Amino acid sequence: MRYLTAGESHGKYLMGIIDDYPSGVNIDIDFVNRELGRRQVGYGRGNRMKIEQDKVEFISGLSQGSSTGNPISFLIPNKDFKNWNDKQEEPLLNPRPGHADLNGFIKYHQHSIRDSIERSSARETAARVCTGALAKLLLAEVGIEIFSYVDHIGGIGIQKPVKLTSGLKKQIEGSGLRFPDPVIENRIKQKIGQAAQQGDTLGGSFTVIATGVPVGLGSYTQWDFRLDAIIAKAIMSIPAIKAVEIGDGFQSKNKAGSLFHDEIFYSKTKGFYRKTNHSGGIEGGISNGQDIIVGAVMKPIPTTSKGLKTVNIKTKKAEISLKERSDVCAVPSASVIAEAMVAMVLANAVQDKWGRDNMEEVKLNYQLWQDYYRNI
Ligand code: EPS
Repeated sequence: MRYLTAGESHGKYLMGIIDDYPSGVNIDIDFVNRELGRRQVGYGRGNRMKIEQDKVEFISGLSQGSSTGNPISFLIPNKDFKNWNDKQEEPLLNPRPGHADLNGFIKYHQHSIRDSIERSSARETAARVCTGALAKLLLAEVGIEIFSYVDHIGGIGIQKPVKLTSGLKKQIEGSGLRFPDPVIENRIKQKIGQAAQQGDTLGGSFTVIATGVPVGLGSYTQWDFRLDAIIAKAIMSIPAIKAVEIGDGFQSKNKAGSLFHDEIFYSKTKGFYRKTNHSGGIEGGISNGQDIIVGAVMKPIPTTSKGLKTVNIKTKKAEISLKERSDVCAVPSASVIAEAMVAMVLANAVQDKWGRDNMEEVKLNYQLWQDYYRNI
């Protein structure tokens, strides 16, 4: 599958086109809307989320609740559009450090940074979460599931990795910050409250886990077939992400090879297996059958209500950067968006391996692969 999104933060709609999605996948629209809702919540989100209740409207590619193999297109209305429809404003010329404003203004010969703001806004990620929801539905058919949790915000956090039981997953899903430890979560909430009072913002980090991933997705044969490389690119494309790691990632620099690598064992019941997962489920650019574990760091959002030092693009005089309504912290939302990005990469890898056209065909090929694997 491949996809494109279009739309501005305060335009009439966000939209997406998903091409090369197999026929025969049952598309549960309530599930897609729930995924959109998961992206919207989180302690520290701004007032825009009180206006929007993202809901998808599919335009093409579905029939009687199933994908047809035709390109799927969809709209997500921006409720805030009506408040901006005939908004008149003077050109905005005080770019926010850390955002696309100055670079976009220069690159596209703009008259106001508004044009960059509108498209570089993280609002666009609603369309990605919609596409990611369809990727998750495809993956569910071959037993792959994706989940995420937040592990640090504003310098406060927990030791990774966390062992995810179904009870803990439920707790994370219901928690304001997608955080596994309620006591530490309360400390973080206080910190977010302080940042809000000071007109500041906070970043953090999160972890995405894909379970049920079989051996054999991705390849080492070309640089751009490597599954870890494709995942890193996808995660880096989320606004405000500054670092990505697979498995122990940044910690691996501190370990000797004998302690880092996941040694290989074999038993008749389990087949090949490992007792550790430092490599995060990918070796040599190929999934190894363990959970895929992806970590990422989100910088603090650049739109701060106290503003930062900047320069007026026309007068060249010192000014304070644009102060707009924004989130104080959006790390929980970023972790939901990252689930969608990982889902899209894995769905595509599944199609590469077992077929692109029809879900039953994909499942049959997947079954053949499982039989082959079991009998090595
Ligand atoms: C967002 C909508 C935006 C921002 C935020 C993400 O709405 P508005 O600009 O109307 O407040 O709240 O955008 C950013 C964090 C950003 O850096 O642009 C959303 O739907 O997620």
